[in-house]
Amino acid sequence: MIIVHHLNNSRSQRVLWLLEELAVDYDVKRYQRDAKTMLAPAELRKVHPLGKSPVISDGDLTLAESGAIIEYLADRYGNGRLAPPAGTSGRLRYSYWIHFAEGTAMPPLLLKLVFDRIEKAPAPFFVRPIARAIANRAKGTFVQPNIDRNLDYMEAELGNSNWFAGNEFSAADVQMSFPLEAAAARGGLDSRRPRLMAFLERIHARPAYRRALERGGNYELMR
Ligand SMILES: N[C@@H](CCC(=O)N[C@@H](CS)C(=O)NCC(=O)O)C(=O)O
Repeated sequence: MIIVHHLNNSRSQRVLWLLEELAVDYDVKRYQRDAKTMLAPAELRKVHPLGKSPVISDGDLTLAESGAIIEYLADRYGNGRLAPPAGTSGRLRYSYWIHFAEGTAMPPLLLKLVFDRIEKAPAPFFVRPIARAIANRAKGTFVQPNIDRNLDYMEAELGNSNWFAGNEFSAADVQMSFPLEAAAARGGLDSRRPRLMAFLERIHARPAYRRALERGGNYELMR
């Protein structure tokens, strides 16, 4: 039986969603973020040394890193569904978006979260304006321009096909859901990018997505 080590409000939500799309049986072991630091509990380090989520176990296998998990599950349990055949150009495109989600789309969104927190964090009065000025400058010169460029690129790509890896829904769309949801929560994604908004609407309407929300519990991305 597959076990998903699931942290609330996190990337592991999309692993639950993929398993629901594939109609594979699984168990969810839930972990709660620390309310103050938002970090995962130390208990998760017993499953994988980095203590991050998602991690899955499947028999003797323990696998971390959402992209690797998504690829593994689609290949192992998909029976040809949700992933283009190996060696095709569609497969390369699929692989590109799976890597893009964590390798390119997420880093500036994570920086945005960090700098927003620095701006709001309590600090001695003489440090506060300096911390704010640095955070503001980093966001304005580097973070937001990179988020915007990524969003423009993704918006344009969805003008070429219905889904990221082509006209068929695939596990790459599951992997891409998290950066787009994070961008809607804190990166400025809104109706100015109608294809990306329509993508979010379409995935949120999928029955498997909704079932996964029930299995995972609360899913509210950090702002
Ligand atoms: N690139 C990794 C990132 C894993 C990651 O940072 N997960 C976050 C949840 S969204 C986490 O576990 N955060 C809690 C912590 O760092 O303690 C992946 O895609 O799996």
